[in-house]
Amino acid sequence: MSGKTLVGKIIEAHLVKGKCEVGSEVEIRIDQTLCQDATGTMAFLELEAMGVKRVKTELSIQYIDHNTSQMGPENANDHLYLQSVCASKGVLYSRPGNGICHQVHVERYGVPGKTLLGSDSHTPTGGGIGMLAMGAGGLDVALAMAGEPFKLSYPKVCGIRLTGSLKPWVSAKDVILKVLSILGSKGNVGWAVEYFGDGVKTLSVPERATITNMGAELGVTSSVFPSDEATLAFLKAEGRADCWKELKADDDAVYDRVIDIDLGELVPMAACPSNPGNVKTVAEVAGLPVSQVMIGSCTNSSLKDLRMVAAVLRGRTVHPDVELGIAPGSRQVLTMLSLDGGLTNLLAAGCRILESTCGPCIGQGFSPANGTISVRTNNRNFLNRTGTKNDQCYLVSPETAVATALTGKLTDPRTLGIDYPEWKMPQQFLVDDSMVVKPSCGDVEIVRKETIGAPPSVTSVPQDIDGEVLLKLGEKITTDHIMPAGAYLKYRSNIPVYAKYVFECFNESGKPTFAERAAAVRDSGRVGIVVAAESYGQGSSREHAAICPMYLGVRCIIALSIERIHAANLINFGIVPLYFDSACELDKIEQGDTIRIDGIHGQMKDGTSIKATVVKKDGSKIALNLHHNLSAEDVALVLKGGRLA
Ligand code: MIC
Ligand code: SF4
Repeated sequence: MSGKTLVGKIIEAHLVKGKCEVGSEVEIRIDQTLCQDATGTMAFLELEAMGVKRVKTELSIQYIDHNTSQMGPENANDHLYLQSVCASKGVLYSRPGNGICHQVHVERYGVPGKTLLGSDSHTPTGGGIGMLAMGAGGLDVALAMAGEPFKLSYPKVCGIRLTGSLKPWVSAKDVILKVLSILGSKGNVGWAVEYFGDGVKTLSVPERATITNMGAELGVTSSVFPSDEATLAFLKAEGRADCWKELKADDDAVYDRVIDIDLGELVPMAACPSNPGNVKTVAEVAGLPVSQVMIGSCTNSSLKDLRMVAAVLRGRTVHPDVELGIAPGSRQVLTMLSLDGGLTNLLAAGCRILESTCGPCIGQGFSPANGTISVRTNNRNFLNRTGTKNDQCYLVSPETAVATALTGKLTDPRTLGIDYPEWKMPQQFLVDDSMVVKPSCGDVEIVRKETIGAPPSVTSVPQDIDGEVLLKLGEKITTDHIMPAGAYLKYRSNIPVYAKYVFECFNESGKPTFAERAAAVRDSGRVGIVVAAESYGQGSSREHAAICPMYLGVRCIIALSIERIHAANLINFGIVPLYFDSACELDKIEQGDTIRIDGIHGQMKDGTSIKATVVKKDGSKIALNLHHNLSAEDVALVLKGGRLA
C-alpha cells in the first residue's frame, strides 16, 4: 500500500461524489468561501438570481479590497450593495481598509484541513496554513455559498521536497520564483503542488503563504503546506490555536512528480517583463535603472516582510530617482507597524504609504512613467497591468525591492553590505476584528443603486455554428488582455458598459474596436469566435472575461490549451471551449475567416472529436480538426447556455 498525499487526504475528507483517481471528476464539499469586491458584486447578483436566502457554508466572507479608488459613485454603490446583500444572506463583510482578502483570511479565518473556494485566483494563499484553497469564477463561488459541492478534476500532485534553510537576503518569494523557473507559467493545468521535507519547518506561515499565493502563476489547482508547529505558533499568535490540527502527507506518500529544492542554494530572483514565468536571477538583471518600487500586494505584505523593509530603511533615505510605495497587506500589519515604530522609519525614509488594498497591483493608481522600470513585490507583471502601456515590470522579493529603492538600480540585496534583520514571529498579533461586520438576523433591504446591473440573459448555443473569427491570438493570453481591470474595475457590476472594453489592448486606433466588431457579428445573427495558441485565459478568476465576450456574441473559444479557472468560466456562461488537435490546425486560420461546425450539439454529445470547416475569405474551404474535453454533464450545460440558464 502506498501512502496518501495531503492534497489527497483533504479531498477524500470532503468527497461528495466521484473517485479519487487522477483525472476523474470529483465533487467536494466547500467549508468556506471568500469573495472580493471586483468579482463579488456579480457573484452575489448570481446568488440572488438563484433565490438563495442564507448561505450554507461554515463561513463565507466578502472583502472590499480591490476597488477602493472611488472615482465617481460606482465603487461606493458596490460597497452599499455588497454590505447589504451580505447582511441579508449571512455573510461576513470586511470593510474597505481592513486589508487584502488573502492576507486577512490567513490571519483571521483560515483553518488547516478545511476547503476554501474564493472568487479570486490567489485564494490558494490559504494553502500556507494547510487549507485546500482554490480560485474559481464568481458563479462557482455563489453555488458553493448555496451549498452545492465544487467540481474539479482530481489533480496530479507534484511534491516539492524542501531541504536546508534560506540564506540571509533570500526569501520565500525567491522560492516560488525558483519553482516558476522550473515548472513555467503554462502547461500545469490538472496539477496541484504540495510542499514537504525538512526545509518546511524553517518557513513561517507568512512565508508559506507567499509561496502558495504565487502557485496561481503556475496555473495549478492549488498549493498546500502541511500544518505543523509553525502553523500552531502562527495561530496561537492570532489567538486561534483552537482551530489547529496537525496535517501532513504519509511518509510513503506517492507523488506524480517530485522536485528537490535546497533552500540554502537559492539566490534572489526576478520575474522579468511581462510574465511571472520569465524568471532570471537578480544578479543577471542587476544595474537596470528603476523609477518606481512598490512593496505590497497579497504576495508580500505581511508583518514579516514589512518589518524587514522598515529595519533596512531605518536611518536611510530612498534614492532620489525612485518613488517607493508601500501598501501593508492588512490593518493588523499596518497597526503593528505603527506601534513598533516601523511606520516612522518608512515615513522618515521617504516612502509613500498606500492603503491596505490591492491598489497598484491591479493598476489602481501608482502607474509608472512611460518607458521606465517598475520593480514590485506583486505576483503578476502582465503587459499594461500597472496601468501604463508597454510597461516594464519586474517581480521580486521585498528584500530585492528595498535594496533597489535605496540604490535606484535593480540590486541584489546581498550586495548592500547591511546585516540581514532578524525576524521572530510575534507572541501575539494585534487582534481587532471590528472592521468585519457580522450578518443580520432579521430582514435587510438590499441597496441597489443605478450602477448595479443584473447578470446578462443567456441563450443556448446554436445547433450549427456559423462563426466569424474575430481575433487570432498567440500564447499566454491573460484575462487582463481579455478584460482589462485597472481604471475599468468600477464597471464590474455593469456588463453592457464593461463589455465595451473586451480585448481593448488589441484595438487599433481609427479602426472599429473588438466590441464593435463582435456586436455587429452578433446582431447579424452569426456568432463570434476567438482562436488562440497555448494557455489561453491565464491569470485572474474574473468571470467577466467570459460574461462580457458572451454578451458580445462570442460562443466559441478555440485554443491549443485553456487554463482551468477560465475554462470553467466559459462553460458557466455558455461559451464552448474547444481545442485544436495540433498547432497545424491553428495555422489554417486567419482573422476574418469563417468557421462552420455543423451539428455541434450532436458532435459534442457523441464523442470528443469535432469536425469543422474553415471558409476562407475567397470562399475556399479547409477541413479543421478539433476536440473537446468536457464531461457529458458539462456538454449539456454549456450547450444550453451555461449555469445561469
Ligand atoms: C488579479 O490579481 O488579477 C485579481 C484582480 O485579483 C483577479 C480578480 C479580479 O479580476 O477581480 C484574480 O486574481 O482572480
Ligand atoms: Fe489583489 Fe493583486 Fe492579490 Fe489580485 S494579485 S488579489 S489584485 S493584491
